[in-house]
Amino acid sequence: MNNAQQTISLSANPMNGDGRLKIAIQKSGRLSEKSVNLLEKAGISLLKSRDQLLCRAHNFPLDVFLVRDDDIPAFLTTNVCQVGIIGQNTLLEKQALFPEKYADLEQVQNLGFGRCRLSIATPTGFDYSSVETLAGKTIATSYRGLLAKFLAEKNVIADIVTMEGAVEVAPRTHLADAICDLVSTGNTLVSNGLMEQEAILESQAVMIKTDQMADDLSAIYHKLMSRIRAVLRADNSRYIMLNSPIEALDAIKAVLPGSASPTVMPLQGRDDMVAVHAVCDEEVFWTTMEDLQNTGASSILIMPIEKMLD
Ligand code: PRT
Ligand code: ZN
Repeated sequence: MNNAQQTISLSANPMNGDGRLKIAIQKSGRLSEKSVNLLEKAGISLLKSRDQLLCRAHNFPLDVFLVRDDDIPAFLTTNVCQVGIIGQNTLLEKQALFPEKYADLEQVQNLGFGRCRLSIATPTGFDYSSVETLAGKTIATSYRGLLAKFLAEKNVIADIVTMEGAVEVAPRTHLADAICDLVSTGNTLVSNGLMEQEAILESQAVMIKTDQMADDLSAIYHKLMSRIRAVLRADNSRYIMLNSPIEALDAIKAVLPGSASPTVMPLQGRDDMVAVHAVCDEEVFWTTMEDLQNTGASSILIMPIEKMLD
């Protein structure tokens, strides 16, 4: 442990805190690297001690707690941390199982990574037409809370078997007739002879916060979120430069994706052409570039944006 880490206060009461915001992120797993990257892109430089519970930012009043994703909600409700990065699936499952304990945790910003869906899947050969087909069947899942809620909404009564892992093997071992598990590419289902039937939740990583925040921490939180939102906007935006015949300008503006008012500049020595620069707040596909070209645009350049602050 270095000196910086030794000075970190583990106080569970932010009112008596050390003036540093505390964030809980996943220590090791699918969300870890992207969570750290997001903070680093927001200009927050972390002291590398990833094997520890704590990581201290040295240029921003933020301490990072590296924990299991399932523990993140409890770190917030006990006020050890004020914010966290977690999969919506994990948060919503906790809220479904323990509504009183976790209801006050608020999702404040979708982060665009860790995308997956919680889906019902059945063995190939199972005659599935709708969720009603599952009445009286056994379904294995690690998401009892969300599955029970979904089945109740559909008025379907089925047995739920809770499994912590390897849910996809349950039908093969006759533990269950169907499963409800996270899916991203779908490869795991296919290689276990299962067919995805119904997504009951679309999920991605999300920033969450507690409603218990002292004023000094609230100010840091707002600064952090402003930077994070700027990073997300820059990540999703592209800077487009192109040349346009003057008479094609309106048509070209109409094709530019998500750009309200581009900058139009004269091109030296050309009365018939202008340069158009625009920030587009969505991805620019090859097809869009071809559409621009077909509308008369030339010298089309698409560039990533590193930072953007409104
Ligand atoms: O140790 P800790 O408890 O912190 O981690 P963990 O093992 O509980 O979670 P981890 O790291 O596996 O996942 C963290 C979060 O990543 C999840 O809560 C989701 O929000 C998100 N995520 C995104 C996924 C997936 N994609 C995903 N594909 N989580 C799990 N999977 C698993 C799924 O359970 C299944 O076993 O991957 C398999 C399916 O993947 P495909 O690509 O074959 O469909
Ligand atoms: Zn977990």
